Amino acid sequence: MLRRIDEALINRANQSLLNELEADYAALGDKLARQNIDIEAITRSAADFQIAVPSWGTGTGGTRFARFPGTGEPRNIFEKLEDCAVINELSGCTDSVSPHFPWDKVDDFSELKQTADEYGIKWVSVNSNTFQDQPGQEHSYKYGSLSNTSKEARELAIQHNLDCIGYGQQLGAKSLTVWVGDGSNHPGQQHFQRAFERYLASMEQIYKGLPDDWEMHIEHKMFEPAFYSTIIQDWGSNILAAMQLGPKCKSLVDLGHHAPNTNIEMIVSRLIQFKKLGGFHFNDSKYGDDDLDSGSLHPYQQFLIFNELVDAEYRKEQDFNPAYMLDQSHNVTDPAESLINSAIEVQRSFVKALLVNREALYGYQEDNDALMASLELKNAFNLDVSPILAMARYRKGAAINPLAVYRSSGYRSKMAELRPRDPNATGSGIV
Ligand code: LRH
Ligand code: MN
Ligand code: MN
Repeated sequence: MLRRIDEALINRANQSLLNELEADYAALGDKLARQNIDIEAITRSAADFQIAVPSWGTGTGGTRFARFPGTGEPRNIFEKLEDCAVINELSGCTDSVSPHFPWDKVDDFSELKQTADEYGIKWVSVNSNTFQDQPGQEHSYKYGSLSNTSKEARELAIQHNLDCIGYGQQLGAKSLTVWVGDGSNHPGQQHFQRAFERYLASMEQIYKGLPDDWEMHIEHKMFEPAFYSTIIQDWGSNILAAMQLGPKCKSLVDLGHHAPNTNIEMIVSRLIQFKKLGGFHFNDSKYGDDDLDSGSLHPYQQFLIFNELVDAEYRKEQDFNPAYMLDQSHNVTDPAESLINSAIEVQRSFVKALLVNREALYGYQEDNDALMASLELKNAFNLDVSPILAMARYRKGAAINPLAVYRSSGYRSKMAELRPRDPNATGSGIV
């Protein structure tokens, strides 16, 4: 297997932390045993947990005002893949990448797939981009893509999505994620129903092009770039479209795409109930689609979402297999560091949700014991499961302290030498 970070560096760093980790792990094991929880079973589940890295997250994002790129950032999809391999080697929980087209320009898909295979990285959900025009594009998306009043613009957008399926097939992916910025900026600008009808008709064409073993995931978002109305503005429009299109179409929940204070975990529960939960874009948010690091602001919300997911697994909900992906924009941090940290924070929420005593919780719910029910959740959330996460990483050959190893490897400054920046280069793809 091809590696980007010297294994000896990780091993040396791990050896220096192992005694402390073993002591913390044993103490936590004793504590959990008193609650009849087998720490080893939890650690195995933690080790199995994987979340995909977004190819576009490996570069500094930026806002519509400015972008402040760091040195040594990836300049193409192969270099993005290199950084994803680093993130996986250190975190042990990100063995896949979700690409975005045409931001990820690929001449030779088999070479890209082979390189990823060598790093032990899989390609997962392919994201299409019909929210901006590409140079020389014949029919503009200024007034929308799949719902545009212009048939030619709609056809272009449909064809791009079909092309994305083709790219994904060459990479071994099994789903297409569709987010469009279509909408309006002025009341009256758009006929709501006709626009939604055009969107659905376009999506039907894409759905017909899905291979048998593929799924299509629709991402809703309340606003931006359209500031008055957005075509798939919330999970209601999302599930309506997914139901209309068929069983291979599901809804994708991006945590940043809701109004502040929205009960996202309840949306997740509804989507699970109707077999329409396709996956997630994890990030955090205070105001709108801030794309902040996962769990950095609302770790309890993230835990409550995982509480629903683990509950569905516990109940052996049929056809339940949501795709976990990050979708973040890093403005002031090293993207690799943020992605490592975020992946671990999502894994942390999953592990804490495993600690909830489901039967006890169901009992409190039946008895309408609100306080004990809420404490059942809060007690799990309040436990520090860091030793479990660190032990899962250690046993897989990843780093007990991934950020410390990353920094001591000098990876970014090495990349700064190997990846000189073209002063005329545009952004990494984040709008
Ligand atoms: C839209 C979005 C969507 C895009 C990505 C770059 O805000 O969340 O997932 O593909 O950002
Ligand atoms: Mn997203
Ligand atoms: Mn977003």
